[in-house]
Amino acid sequence: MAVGCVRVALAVLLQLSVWIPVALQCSISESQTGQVIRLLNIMVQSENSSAASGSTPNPSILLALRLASHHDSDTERRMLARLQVDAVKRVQEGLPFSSGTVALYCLAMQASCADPSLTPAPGLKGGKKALDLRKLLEKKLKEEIDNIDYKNIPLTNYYQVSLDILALCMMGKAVTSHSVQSLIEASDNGGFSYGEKYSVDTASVAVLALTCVKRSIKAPNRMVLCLKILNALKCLIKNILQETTSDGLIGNLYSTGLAMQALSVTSTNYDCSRTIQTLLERAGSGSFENPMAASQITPSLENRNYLELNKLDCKDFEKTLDGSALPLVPPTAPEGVITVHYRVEDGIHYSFNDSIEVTVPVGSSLLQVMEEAAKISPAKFRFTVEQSSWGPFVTSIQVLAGNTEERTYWQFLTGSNALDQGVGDYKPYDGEYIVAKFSTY
Ligand code: B12
Repeated sequence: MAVGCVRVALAVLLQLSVWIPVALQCSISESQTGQVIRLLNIMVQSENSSAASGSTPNPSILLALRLASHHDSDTERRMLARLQVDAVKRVQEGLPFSSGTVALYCLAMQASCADPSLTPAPGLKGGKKALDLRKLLEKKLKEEIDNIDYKNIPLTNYYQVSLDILALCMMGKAVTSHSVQSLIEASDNGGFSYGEKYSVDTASVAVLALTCVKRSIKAPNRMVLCLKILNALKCLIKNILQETTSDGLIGNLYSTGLAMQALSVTSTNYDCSRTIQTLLERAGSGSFENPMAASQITPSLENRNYLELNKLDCKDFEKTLDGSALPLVPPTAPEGVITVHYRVEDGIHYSFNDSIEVTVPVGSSLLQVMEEAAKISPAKFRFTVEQSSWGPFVTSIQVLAGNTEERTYWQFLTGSNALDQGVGDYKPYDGEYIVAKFSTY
């Protein structure tokens, strides 16, 4: 007879007298929906310009649009088609397709009522008509786990391993106990930290993944795994809650959305009114204009989470998003100039440490400061970037490049505090000291 994990869970919870489930009421009020619609508009507009310029679609945006209560069905349908074409292209042409990206594609397709294992692929080798993305994801996850087994770190990171397990579980695929245990071990042994910083983002996606697996366990022979999951969830939630700040954020501004999803699926007793208030204030002052940031916050503002994506109504496209009613405020032309102190420093081998003062127009991004520095003194300040879903990621300064295997990267700080935005979004203030430090994580 099949025994539900939940029943065992209840017994364990009673025995350990751990947290008591309390429904989490965390959504915005009716009068605040305008703010969410504005963020949805930012995503729709970024999708429109990405489609027009032929750049790669962003699955995280489609996921957020599908989970929202207002829809732009044309955009959603077009995004799904673009994701399907792009997945086939990446496979056919052997282009980069990290495990977490495949997972996000699968989640976005699932949320759009399309089966990832039957992705239309007209020109596929061997006369096949469909690409099986689920199978590909299983293979990608196996590669991650093999790497953990041999080298003690995943090929990418534990955020992506969590996404992989979450996506496979949401597709109804039984994830191997070994994969789940690898994730649990990492969560116990500091695998979710970058440098000294605990990654609330990673812990939150791990909570979603483990909760999905826990809910799917039916067979009695997986009870040991079930208990391990329950224990891991308890620790993860405790760690996440420890990162709460006085203004209600969890981790930082950009991990709070995922953390709220994690807290909501585990029914943790957490009052989120302060959190919502801060998020809305910061959204109002322009902190979520990056479409990727918008995509990770909107589900939580409406109290939705990634575990609900299989329940979405495929025909429910009537409530159309009225973009024209909410015009984006045109940016006011900045006036004047600011001076920024910029230093680049090899914090690992101490091979260089160079500083400069740069004058740029008010409202310039850190990227513009770096470009100006590189113009003045290319030998010391030249740099390269790679485009990612969050914008430009700095890969090298001078000739020193970050490396995934060595776990090195260029970290950006204001004074001694790490920036919570990338160089494309962060706007330095007059007189600010910005440091780019070559570091390990
Ligand atoms: C892992 C990770 C890293 C790793 C990436 C390398 C690795 N081994 O994977 C490291 C430690 C290097 C890193 C660095 C930084 N990160 Co980071 N990172 C993440 C994390 C936890 C997961 C990313 C991921 O794998 N996504 C899944 C895959 C499928 O998507 P992807 O787009 O292909 O992922 C790639 C990019 O996201 C890129 N990347 C990672 N971080 C950042 C940050 C920026 C600004 C950009 C443009 C790209 C980028 O690396 C990923 C792997 O290749 C996210 C959390 C989140 N909520 O997304 C934060 C996150 C994206 N990072 C963030 C930040 C702020 C940074 C830094 C700017 C921190 C700093 N002060 O220096 C630097 C980037 C500096 C630079 N050189 O340009 C913020 C971005 C917020 C924002 N509004 O922009 C996030 C959301 C964390 C947070 N809550 O603050 N990061």
